[in-house]
Amino acid sequence: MITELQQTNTTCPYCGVGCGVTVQYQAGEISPTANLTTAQTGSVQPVAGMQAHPANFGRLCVKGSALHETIDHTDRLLYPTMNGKRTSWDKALSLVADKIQQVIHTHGPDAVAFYGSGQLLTEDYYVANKLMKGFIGSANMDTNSRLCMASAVASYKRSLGSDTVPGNYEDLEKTDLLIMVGSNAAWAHPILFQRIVAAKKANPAMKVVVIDPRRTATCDIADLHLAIRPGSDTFLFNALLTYMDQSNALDYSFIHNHTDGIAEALESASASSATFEELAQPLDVSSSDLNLFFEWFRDTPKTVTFYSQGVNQSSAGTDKANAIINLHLATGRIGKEGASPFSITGQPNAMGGREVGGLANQLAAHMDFSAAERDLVRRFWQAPTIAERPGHKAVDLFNAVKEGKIKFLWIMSTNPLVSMPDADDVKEAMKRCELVVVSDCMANTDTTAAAHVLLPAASWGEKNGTVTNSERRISRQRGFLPSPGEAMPDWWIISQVGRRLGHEEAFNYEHASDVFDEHARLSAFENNGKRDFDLSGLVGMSRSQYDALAPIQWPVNDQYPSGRARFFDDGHFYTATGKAKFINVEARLPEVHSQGDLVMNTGRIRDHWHTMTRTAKSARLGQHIAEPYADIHPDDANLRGIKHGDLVEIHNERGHIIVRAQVINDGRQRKGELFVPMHWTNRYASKARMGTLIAKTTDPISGQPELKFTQVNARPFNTAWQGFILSRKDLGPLPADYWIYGVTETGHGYEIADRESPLALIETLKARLPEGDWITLSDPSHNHYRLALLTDGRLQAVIFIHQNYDFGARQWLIERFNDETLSANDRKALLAGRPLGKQADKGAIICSCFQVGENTIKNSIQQGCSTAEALGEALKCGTNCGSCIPELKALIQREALATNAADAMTAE
Ligand SMILES: Nc1nc2c(c(=O)[nH]1)N[C@H]1C(S)=C(S)[C@@H](COP(=O)(O)OP(=O)(O)OC[C@H]3O[C@@H](n4cnc5c(=O)[nH]c(N)nc54)[C@H](O)[C@@H]3O)O[C@H]1N2
Ligand SMILES: Nc1nc2c(c(=O)[nH]1)N[C@H]1C(S)=C(S)[C@@H](COP(=O)(O)OP(=O)(O)OC[C@H]3O[C@@H](n4cnc5c(=O)[nH]c(N)nc54)[C@H](O)[C@@H]3O)O[C@H]1N2
Ligand code: SF4
Ligand SMILES: [Mo]
Repeated sequence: MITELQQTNTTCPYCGVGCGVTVQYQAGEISPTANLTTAQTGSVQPVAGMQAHPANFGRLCVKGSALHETIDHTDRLLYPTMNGKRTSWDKALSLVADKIQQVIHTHGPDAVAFYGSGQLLTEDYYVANKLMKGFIGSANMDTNSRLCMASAVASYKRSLGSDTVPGNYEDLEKTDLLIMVGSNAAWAHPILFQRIVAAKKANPAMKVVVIDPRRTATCDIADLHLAIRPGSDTFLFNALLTYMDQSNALDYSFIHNHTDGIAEALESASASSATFEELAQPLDVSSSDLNLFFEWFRDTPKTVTFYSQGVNQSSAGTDKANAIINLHLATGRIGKEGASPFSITGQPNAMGGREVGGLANQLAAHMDFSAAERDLVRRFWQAPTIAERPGHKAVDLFNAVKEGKIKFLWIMSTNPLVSMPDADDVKEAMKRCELVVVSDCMANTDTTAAAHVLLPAASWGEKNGTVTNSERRISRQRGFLPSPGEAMPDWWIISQVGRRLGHEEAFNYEHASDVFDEHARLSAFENNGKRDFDLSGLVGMSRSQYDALAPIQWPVNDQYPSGRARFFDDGHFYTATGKAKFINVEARLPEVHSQGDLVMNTGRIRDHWHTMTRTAKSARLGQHIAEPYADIHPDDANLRGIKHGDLVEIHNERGHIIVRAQVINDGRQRKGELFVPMHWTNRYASKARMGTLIAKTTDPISGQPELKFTQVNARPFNTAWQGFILSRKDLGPLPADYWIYGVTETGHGYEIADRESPLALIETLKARLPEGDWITLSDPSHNHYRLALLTDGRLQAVIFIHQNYDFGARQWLIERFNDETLSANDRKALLAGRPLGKQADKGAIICSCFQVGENTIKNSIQQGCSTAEALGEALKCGTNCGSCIPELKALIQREALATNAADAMTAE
């Protein structure tokens, strides 16, 4: 039966841009017990960008546009489990509550800890924070935002008196000088990046400066790229402050009226400043580039500094951010149209987490631990036992677990065994803990594997609540699917434990809107303009008003009933004096905490989200970059005998990983440094958890770990053979030194390699695969094996193994799994990997939206398409989300270079 299409507007669950998403689906088609496979989610149509959402105005990036491909139920955690066995909600919740009670009774409240996530909805986060800090009575609730935003929060608070993002997205478009520091927004905040691209096109006078040791896709729009030495940012910003002072280019009236401490800040800045020539040393960039940048900054009042993890994830992250804020205060460039320091958030609800007080050094609703604030929150919550002091920050929290000080740990919506520094030590800590509870929507994460109790959480599309994006805009996430199995929303799970601990009244919520209302009331409670975070205008909404809530920027109160676009435009700050504070920052390079002669930088790729639990479900997203890798400079590679495409072992005293070497010949990667993506886990790779190599060095103020600066060594990882497997069936982890797993459009795929003969592996695979007819071609002397398995003429698996890594694209083979019966010709061609008499296929997918491959694009370039626009017209690539445009341009450039080189050779 065909039913009418229904439509829901919701918010993307990935990055902090917070795009609105419109979902269409056939109502009534999906029952909670349905075991949805990707094919069955057909009743949910491809999602679209929400036209009216002020973050994206109808656009979505690749990850957002693939959302409907990630909602199937494969790998979902469906039922509560205890020690691997299914149990009832009632038993699981009682066990959790009883253990918390017993631990409090025996060891005190500080032996209990929660570790949450910027991917919880505000309502989930609020309830978790309230339970911990008001009812368990400890502040040992920290979150993965410690790895992400802690330095940004600390620096805003130090200087502005509150954790307040001054500006908004429009400022990125209205500015004349956009400085992007430690941000690869082209991949990490693609829709904002597209907005910037469009603004720059409309205003060719607008300049973009990118400050990043790597030349990333973001540099595609840079008028100037400063490839600074890792960790040297503060030298740059201190020197710029000194330069502005010496050029008499500071805003003296703003400084006088609205700030304190300029003299000391100038003095400490000048201590690390120097002439351009001298500065070029610590920064490792040319003095002429520095000069140009400083002149642009001096001459452009409308400046936005947009910064992300290259700033925050550093042992000097708070200082780096304060050096940036100092500059904006000294020039009065804050809270004005097109002029602000702007820390961009990463997770969809990092901001919501900050609002509820989800970090261990916050209490609630932008209040901390002063006696007055504790009293206020205690009265509001009618809390029996309010936390007295800040709790452990993430790294210390897991240390305390390891030392046996924390006996009960509840991890919600985060995967610390992959994302924390020294990740194997976190594993060890969890092993020693008396009870570890994990709430996740997925069953097979590295962290769920190490827990005693698993609680199934409802996921995006199933849950209801709010998130706040990077510009303080609150948007609704609305459910449109029933949850599978017995999965429940996080706020419900936590409230049930609260009730079982004897706090029925305080956790008596029936709907996410009840929680939101309380959160809004707390923000307004005895506020009277004292605190920036104020949702008094949203108090008392009915459930239907909550359901209909349109995106709005906080605060929402009498003064700003429709939200406030910018803070500090009135020169008022939330410090005791009402003035902003300059912070004395001393520039220093990161210290060495590991053994190795290369520096490993880590971060994101375009199409995966963190530990891949959801993005890895989409074959389309897996195609852009299929394997974990290390970008390496050619000199570093040569020195170590590493060739492009080799497997390499990256190691230090903490551990080792095996990834594919990408020798970067075009200057994008600095010498002496590597870049490794953060995403691959034990579910998707044999050995790629790069967090196992990273030391637990943290910023002394924010506690944020230094995740982008680790000494490592690299050497070739020589194997006897390499190969790939395609299979209709998921074959699980493989007994091979190297394997990478991913889904394909028609099943499952593996890259594999090993130091031993492949025969044992082939036998294992045969045992895991169904019975059928094997077609085989082999040359054991070269470890060369090609096998295909058919049942009733239908392809079940192919295994290609060779001592040299020389396999072409697999697209043709992947598509053969669609054939009900293979044609005689295709059957013959199987072990060649391509149709008889034809050349390779479309190649690695560059444009995920329209599935356009590298070979197709190269063909069109050779036929005369010389701009990204022309390619778009010919092939549609780059015309939807635009995320691949930097790569299209790079391909055009590379093809031009190749043609020039060929011409030169002919001329000779
Ligand atoms: N596709 C995708 N998008 C995402 C995410 C994802 O997983 N995938 N995650 C989201 C989250 S939670 C976050 S926090 C954001 C992060 O977004 P970004 O911060 O933009 O991403 P990263 O790749 O972590 O790091 C940014 C850059 O910092 C540079 N860097 C390293 N060291 C230094 C330094 O010392 N100084 C300077 N100036 N730069 C340095 C790195 O070379 C890197 O290019 O992305 C969000 N968006
Ligand atoms: N080396 C290095 N390490 C890093 C970084 C880096 O750049 N380099 N970046 C850091 C940063 S900025 C971040 S934000 C972290 C991210 O790291 P993590 O937070 O560890 O990574 P995620 O994969 O986002 O984990 C989210 C988990 O929550 C589950 N989940 C999804 N939705 C829900 C839900 O509604 N409820 C529940 N209960 N669970 C849900 C997912 O299945 C997944 O297991 O990594 C940090 N670690
Ligand atoms: S930019 Fe992409 S990942 Fe980020 S919110 Fe928008 S659609 Fe989602
Ligand atoms: Mo993040």
